[in-house]
Amino acid sequence: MAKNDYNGNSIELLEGLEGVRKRPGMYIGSTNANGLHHLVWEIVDNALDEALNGYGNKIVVTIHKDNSVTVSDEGRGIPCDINTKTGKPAIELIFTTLHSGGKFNEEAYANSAGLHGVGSSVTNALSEYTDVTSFYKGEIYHIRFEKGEKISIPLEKLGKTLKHGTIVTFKPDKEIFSTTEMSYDRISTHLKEAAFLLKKVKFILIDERSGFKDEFYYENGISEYIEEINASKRALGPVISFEGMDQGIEVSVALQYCYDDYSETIRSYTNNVHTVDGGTHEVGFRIGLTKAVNDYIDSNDLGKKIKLEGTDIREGLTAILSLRMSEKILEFEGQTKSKLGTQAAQVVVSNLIYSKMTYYLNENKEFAIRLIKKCQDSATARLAARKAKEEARTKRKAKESVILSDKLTPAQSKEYDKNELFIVEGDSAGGTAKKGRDPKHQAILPLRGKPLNTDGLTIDKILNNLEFSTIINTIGAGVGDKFDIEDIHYNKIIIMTDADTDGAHIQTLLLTFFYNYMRPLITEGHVYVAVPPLYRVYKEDKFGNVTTELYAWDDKSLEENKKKVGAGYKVSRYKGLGEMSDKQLKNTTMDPKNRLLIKININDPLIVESKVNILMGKDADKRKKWLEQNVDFNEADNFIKEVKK
Ligand code: 2B7
Repeated sequence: MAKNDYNGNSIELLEGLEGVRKRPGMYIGSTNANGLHHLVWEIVDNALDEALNGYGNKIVVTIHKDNSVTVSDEGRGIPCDINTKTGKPAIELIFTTLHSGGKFNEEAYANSAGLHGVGSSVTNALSEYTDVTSFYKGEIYHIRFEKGEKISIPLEKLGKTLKHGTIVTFKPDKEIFSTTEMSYDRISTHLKEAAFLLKKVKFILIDERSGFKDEFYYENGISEYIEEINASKRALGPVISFEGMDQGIEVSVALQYCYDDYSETIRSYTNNVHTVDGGTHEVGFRIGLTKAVNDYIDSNDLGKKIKLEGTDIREGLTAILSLRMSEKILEFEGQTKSKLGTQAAQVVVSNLIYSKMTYYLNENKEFAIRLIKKCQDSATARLAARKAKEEARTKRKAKESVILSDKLTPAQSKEYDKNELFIVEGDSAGGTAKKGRDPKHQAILPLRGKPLNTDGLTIDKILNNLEFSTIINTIGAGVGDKFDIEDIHYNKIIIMTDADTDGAHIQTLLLTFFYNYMRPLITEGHVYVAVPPLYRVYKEDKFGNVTTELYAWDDKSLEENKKKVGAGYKVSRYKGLGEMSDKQLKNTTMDPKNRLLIKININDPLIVESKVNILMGKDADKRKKWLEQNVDFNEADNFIKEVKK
């Protein structure tokens, strides 16, 4: 069907919206502020698609005083013709059915949800009301929905017009969301990013609550994005940009080299979705760039003895890739679906970069010489750093075998990526943990008393402290600027203390140490806090033998477990690790199948401290509340649960 043959009949009907209201998380990820803003993105995406197809170059978003939001575009207007299969207007189907999309859309680019047209109905389903005005084929149409499927004002014609476009107003349903407060910053960041990716379209944001207003318009799209990122750096050359189209994949790339920054920044997008985890397009980009530079060096005899690696060629590089492709070949991978999987994208991008970059280097000799000199400098620095690191490592290895502490009960396995180190408060709990551990992969290091407060101490003071030198040697990867995450002997470092203020204090001291002297341990997610259960629910037979037992971390599961154990249940409340037998400690707190671990993945130790205090502090009610609110773990907050019991 040709595009302009489009009419109300090309809408396919599928399921209704009750599902969206029942399980909003499935459609918008969560019902917190994140999910709330998804409602805006869904509507904006449709306006954006219309502009992308070449219809309309202005999109306005208005946040009203009551946190309802209006989005308007200057596209063709949402079709209002009657769909003969259902007898209903297309506009109604678009807002009330999932997966409704014009048939022509199969060929069109998919939007961020990966599916055309789902967005409007999801936003509608989760809003108190949605009010839509469509300026379509010379008529003004209006329709209004309440909480999804209920049509409070059926489609009506309000008169003739010369305008074309769509205006959608919706008010997020407070029964669904934990907050309905729209964030100006979030929306403006999103629109600014959209404006970079969709050049020559003007985005306007108006906040009627504060009077704030912003306009985003970029004549040169992602090239201007690069200019903004690199504004304060010393550039090696200009922003270089390429565009190309192959195998149905449209590619835009902009890049620039700078001197002062030794890192590489590559941001990639596919159909306006930021592919945070990269994917085939980024791989193709790297391959193409490396080959272009190396081939240029070879064919111009500029090579030195050192062979350049990809990283040498990307030092100081800022690049943005933006791809568009049809839904048919679009594949997102990974847990968060933020990695491009489409195989064809790899060769399309690598061929494009290779040919355009080769051409550019040949046309711009001075730039090419500067770039190659920089790459060769990076390679020299890389080799020198590697040598220094090797030397430090050899020295450390020699030392470390001598002073492994006798307090440590090591794991039998040398599979470091499977091993776990439990740092346990006190010798007595240490002894219990030693009996309850999995000897193959779990090591136990008991701590005597409170560790030293390392905040503000110099490395030599810390090395002289027995407790910390033991921890450093046990982890086996050095400390301070000599710390090398690749050498760690444990994949998980688990702090296990009593659930009281002393325990919390010990955790804070250890976390402060890790944060200050082994930071990658925390930033790369190797540090955990074990959370022992609050309750044990059990039943005894007439001889006093325990016949059933279950553990609970919160009141809800306590009630559930009481029911499961059945009549005659007893409940005991744990106060410390010392109250547990080795079997109980294993079953509740150490065994990966049952335990509750909280991953410390935050950058700010102050946040760690406040959360840990809540979690482990003496205020049991706070702890329960915190656990209930934060550790229900469908979403990762600052802490995540490792395994749900
Ligand atoms: C939702 C999907 C299926 N749609 C169209 C046409 C134009 C159009 C839209 C839109 C949000 C806020 C202002 C196509 C596409 C539905 O089919 S959605 N414009 N704008 C929008 O939602 N903005 C369309 C072909 C011919 N005529 C109109």
